[in-house]
Amino acid sequence: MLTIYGRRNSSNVQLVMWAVHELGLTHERLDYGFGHASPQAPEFLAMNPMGKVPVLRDGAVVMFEAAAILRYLGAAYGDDRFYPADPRRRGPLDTWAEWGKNTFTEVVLRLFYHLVRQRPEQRDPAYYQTAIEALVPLAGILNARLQDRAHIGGDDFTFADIACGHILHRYFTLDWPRPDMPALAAYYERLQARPAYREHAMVNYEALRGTF
Ligand SMILES: N[C@@H](CCC(=O)N[C@@H](CS)C(=O)NCC(=O)O)C(=O)O
Repeated sequence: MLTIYGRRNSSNVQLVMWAVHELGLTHERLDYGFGHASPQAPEFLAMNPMGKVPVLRDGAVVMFEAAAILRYLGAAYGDDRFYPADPRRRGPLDTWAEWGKNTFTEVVLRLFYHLVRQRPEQRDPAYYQTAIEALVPLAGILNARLQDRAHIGGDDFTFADIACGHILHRYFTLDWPRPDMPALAAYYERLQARPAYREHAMVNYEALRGTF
């Protein structure tokens, strides 16, 4: 059985939990992180010296870094559609997974910190404006990618969809002047048809408001 250490309202935990649910893996999730058990406790730091969630334990395997955990789950438990063995098929998906988890998510989280984590008196309008200017072209790239595809890689739902899609709930529910991007909006609708997405990626974040 897998053990996932991390709070439900962490976007990085959501990425891992969405994958665990899609792959139908028996697991337990233990609440660690902000508002819960401390990831600075010695027993947690022994698993992740960064003191961050999520951590995965799978028997003797202990891992941190959500994207690495996603790839591990895909390689260990996914089928060839979700996580292709052939590097020629997996490579392009990995490009999008990397871009989604790092480039795109990083900028969505800038908006999240400004609009949710920070209290109004902490907010810097210039930071907010710069974040929006960075995010709009990135969303445009994702919108263009999804123009003629149901999923990031094409017809099949893959690990790249989890890396790119886990943050879309925040992208679409944060209150900001979101540009109209029909292919991206339709993709978010498609993801919401997946029970695992609704359960693990669409998690309320109000407990994090004003807590930075
Ligand atoms: N690069 C790491 C980042 C992990 C991270 O920043 N986790 C946040 C939650 S999303 C955290 O642990 N925050 C401190 C806390 O909740 O106590 C990953 O992708 O897993």
